[in-house]
Amino acid sequence: MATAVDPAWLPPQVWRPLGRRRVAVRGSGPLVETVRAEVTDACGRFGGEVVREEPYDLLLELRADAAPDELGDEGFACARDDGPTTVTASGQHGLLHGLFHVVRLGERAFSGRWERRVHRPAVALRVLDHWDNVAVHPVMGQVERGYAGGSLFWREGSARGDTGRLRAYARLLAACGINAITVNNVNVHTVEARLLTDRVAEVAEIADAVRPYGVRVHLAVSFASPVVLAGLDTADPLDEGVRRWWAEAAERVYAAIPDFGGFVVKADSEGRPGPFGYGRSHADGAGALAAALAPYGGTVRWRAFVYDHRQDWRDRSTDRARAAYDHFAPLDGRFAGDTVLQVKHGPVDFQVREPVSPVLGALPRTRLAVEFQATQEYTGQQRHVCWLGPMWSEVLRFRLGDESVGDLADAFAAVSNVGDDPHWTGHPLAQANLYTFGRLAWQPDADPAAVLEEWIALTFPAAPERLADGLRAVLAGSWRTYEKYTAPLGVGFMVQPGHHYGPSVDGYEYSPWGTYHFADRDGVGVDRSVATGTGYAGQYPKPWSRLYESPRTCPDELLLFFHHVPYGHVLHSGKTVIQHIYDTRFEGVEEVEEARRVWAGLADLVDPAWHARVSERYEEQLRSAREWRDQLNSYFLRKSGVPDARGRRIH
Ligand code: GCW
Repeated sequence: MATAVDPAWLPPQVWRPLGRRRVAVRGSGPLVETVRAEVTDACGRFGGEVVREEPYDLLLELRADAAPDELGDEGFACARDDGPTTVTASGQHGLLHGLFHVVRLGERAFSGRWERRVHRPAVALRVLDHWDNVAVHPVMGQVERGYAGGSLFWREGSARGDTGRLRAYARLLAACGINAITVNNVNVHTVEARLLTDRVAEVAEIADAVRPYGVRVHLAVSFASPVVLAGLDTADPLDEGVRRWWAEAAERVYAAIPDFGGFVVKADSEGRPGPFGYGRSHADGAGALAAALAPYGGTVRWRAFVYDHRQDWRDRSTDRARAAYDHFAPLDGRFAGDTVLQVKHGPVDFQVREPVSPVLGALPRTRLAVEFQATQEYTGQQRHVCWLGPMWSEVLRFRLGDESVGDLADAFAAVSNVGDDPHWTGHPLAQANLYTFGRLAWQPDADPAAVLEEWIALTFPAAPERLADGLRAVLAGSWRTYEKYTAPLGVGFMVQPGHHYGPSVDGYEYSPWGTYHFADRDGVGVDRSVATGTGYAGQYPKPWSRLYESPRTCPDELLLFFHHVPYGHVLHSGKTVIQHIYDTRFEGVEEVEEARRVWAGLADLVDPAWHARVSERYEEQLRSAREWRDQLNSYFLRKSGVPDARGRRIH
């Protein structure tokens, strides 16, 4: 039996439970019209009926007086007693989210009874940042770190204007709970800078296409815009002319896009211009932009990804992991009201394993966004299956002080993994990352395993249990599998320089990027303790600062992030570091072999095009995993001279 899977997301079958019912939609407004159109379409397909009056099985109702304080603009209440299922919202966005909630519930939405329950997102901003270039970049291409084809928005310098696809994309995002997109790369090159000014009409077209699904558009802007775009002789954020220029730019943007979301800024980072160039602080820099957006309620997301990317590898006193905290913790309380400091979830750069960034606990008076990377730059580039739900959930549940990261955050952002690929994400199974980001951004303490179940059910409606079991088997543990065959014990960055795919143990060891592992004949890892290392461990509140400080208490999976230890160091697991390195690499490859076998066994249950695409990627994943295993094991055998206790073949 072949399950029809629509690569265009939310395959029609998913609407069947709702589409068989009598459904009433009450209220008015553009998003209510979207809801009505979805319901009408579903009922048209499956024999249900859109009705005005009772009796009905489902009522989707917008009522301005329906507990607006409790529900907010995006929340909704859902209840079912003896009568129909009811979804009530006081804002249009809430009704749309309520619709997708019913879709997720499927038949369960129409059986049993339950008390009124309120659902509302933990934060108001849940945004995907597209690192899409308008003009093809000579090195980075159309999409920087993009593994899903071209951009949905741009092609070779022009707007694609594919409003149908954009609308479908917005629908997909709404189904995940995502409510904003940034349509250009945070590395803002000359052409892209103009989206803010004379090319804003192209952004407005995108905004028009995604608005019916409650998605708002943001722009990445260059801090040097006043110089680059208007020929001012300075971009000094305290200069009156500069501030006026930003205010006027914002006014023009809002004239074109009344619900424009705001700016994201990468400043003084990897060669981008920023306030340091004018002797100003990042609070001053963000302040100028925040002031320009304030009259319209727009948000500045200011990235904390600031470090010295021209470090001398000989210099052991500089530690890239420390940089964001050192730069930003002293600025707490100095950011203007609507500024959100956007912090990568780990201190370095989206490695498969990093500790949680201590910046997230260091600015209690600053609004914070946590930035994840859905695009799999360092996690297999959408050629490998690597479902990141468990990693993101660990971050969100991690407690810094009294609160979890999920509680501390005011917004969630992820670098998008979507492109114009027919499957949206290149690797079809990478759709699970997109969905999981959206659901965790809505509810940071959600159980990722339950989110995975939702994704399976929405993507393969009415899948036989064998298919669901198979999908679970290949996805649930895939992050840990990836970690096993790549970088050991939190060490990170043993990748090929530049494109970051595949192993190169010393690829970054003598580079200016600040990402070293210091392996020698005796041991490996970075001493970041306060006592003898860079002091990074001291950036954490207790108990973490204490725990990370000593190799005796540091968790195994982060040991080499915090400490340089001898190969014979015994882990909490009872194994030596060198044996752990060997064992995990062999295990990782075996797990990929097993996943490939499981996938092959699902051929009769999955759409042939889907199945073939995933199978083909498994071949590459396995080839690559073996390469990781062999390079890493050979490297460490040669460095350490310690043989594998199990005598396996190492080259
Ligand atoms: O991970 C690094 C990437 C860069 C990226 C940068 C950032 C957009 O390799 O491609 O630039 O992070 O987050 O700004």
